[in-house]
Parts: sequence; structure tokens; C-alpha cells
Amino acid sequence: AKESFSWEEYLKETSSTPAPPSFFRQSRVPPSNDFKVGMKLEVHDPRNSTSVCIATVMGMTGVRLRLRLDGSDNTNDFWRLVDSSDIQPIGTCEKNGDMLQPPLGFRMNASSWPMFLLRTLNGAEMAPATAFKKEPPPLSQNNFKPGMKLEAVDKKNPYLICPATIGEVKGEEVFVMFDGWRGAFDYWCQHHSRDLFPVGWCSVTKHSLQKPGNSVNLPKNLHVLTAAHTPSKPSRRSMPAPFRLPSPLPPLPVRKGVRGRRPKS
Ligand code: MLZ
Repeated sequence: AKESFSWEEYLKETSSTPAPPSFFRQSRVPPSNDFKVGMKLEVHDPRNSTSVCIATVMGMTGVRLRLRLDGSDNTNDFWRLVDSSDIQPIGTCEKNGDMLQPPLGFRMNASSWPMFLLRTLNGAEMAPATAFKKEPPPLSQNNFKPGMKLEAVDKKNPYLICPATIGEVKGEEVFVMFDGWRGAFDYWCQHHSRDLFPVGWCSVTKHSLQKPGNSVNLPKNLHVLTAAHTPSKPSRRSMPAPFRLPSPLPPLPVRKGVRGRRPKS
């Protein structure tokens, strides 16, 4: 049996430090999840954010909801935090004088939307207003520094939260690197992205946290790497000894699809 991932050990092993919780756009005390599977709510269509749609809670993990737009197919589920400003109780839209819209890619003829809406809401269990928590305000400045550890949503597999490292900081943006995946899942995002969490978030909110992958994260500037830069005491996760760089060095795979040996999960 594989032992589960422990930040404490991993931080020691990698001699790294977590980004302070105050750097994240997350509540210091995580909200409670008072939703139930099957409840309906209003949400901004992620593919067309100006329109407000009806969605059903299809699943939950920690304080994240897996949502499906009513009238859409089952291939476009997406995730929102219980304190996301993208979600609101049913009735909010009408109160604001707006109209509920069919999702982009509505399964039926547009003319059947009004009747579909009536049917989908008839007898539906609506999420109570108390389940919607206030979104934390955006932070004034980007305080992240390269090397800081965090927990981040894997945008290619958005049900996963994985150990990650800040790779670069540029203005309002940060480059999120997933530990042990050789760059395959890395992305740039705003420092106040709701997909970034402080170390320990998953554990407190009871969301599962993936283990780092087992590929070595090769530095981008591999050509300047010499034997002198290789760790003298390799940790469990570094390359097996003897670690010799082939000469001449092969080019690093850069494009999607060229990456022939993508590490398996
Ligand atoms: N096993 C899957 C998921 C990997 C998730 C990595 N997250 C940083 C894959 O290899 O695509």
C-alpha cells in the first residue's frame, strides 16, 4: 500500500516553503458546504459568461460543486467553490430583471426553452440562499515568489487538486507548475485565481489532494545545467543515480503532441 502524501515530509524533502495563506483569494476559515447533490441553482454559463443558466449539483468534493447546466449534455460539467460569485440562488436573476438563458449548446430547439425551463424547475429542490457563501475580495497585490508551494486545480483535470510550485511571477500573473509532471499541466493565471489554495487547504476542506507525479521537473535552462548543479544527496523523487546528462543534450519537448512519453497517472 502506498503511503498518502504528506506536505510536512515533502516540504522537508524539497527544502521548500509554502506560500502564506494571506496571498490567496480564499477565506482564512474555509466555508462550509451546505449544498446537496441534486440541488438546483443559477450560474453564469462558463462558455458565455453574460448569460445566467440553471444548473444542477451533480457531485461535490470538499467545498467544490460539480455543476451541469440544465439542458446541456453531460460532457461539459464544471466546478465552482461554494463561495464563488458565479453562483446564486434560483430567483436572483428574475429579481434583477434578467431572464434565464438556455446554455450554449442547448440540446433542444431554442423554441422549446420556455417549456423546458418550466419543467426543469417544477418540483426541483433549490439550493437555499444560506448555502451560498460570500466570495473573498480580490487581493490588492501579487505577493507570490518563485519556489513557493501551493495546492492548485489541474485545469486539464479540474476535479483534481495537486501539489504545485510558483515558477514565475509577472505583474498580476503567476506561473503554476505541477510537481512531478514535467510541465505537462502547468499554466499562467491571475494571482487571485480561485483555483489556487494554500498548503493544507485540501486537508481542512476534506478534498482529496493528489500526490506529486514521479517525473523530475527538468529546469528550463537544461543546457546550463552541469554535474555541479545536481543534488549531492538525491531525494526519493529525484532521478535515480547515476544521473548523467547525455551529451549532446537532446532538445526538450515543448509542444503538446510532441511529448511522446507523457508520464502516466
Ligand atoms: N493520469 C492523468 C492525470 C494526471 C494529473 C496530473 N495533474 C497535475 C494523466 O496522465 O493525464
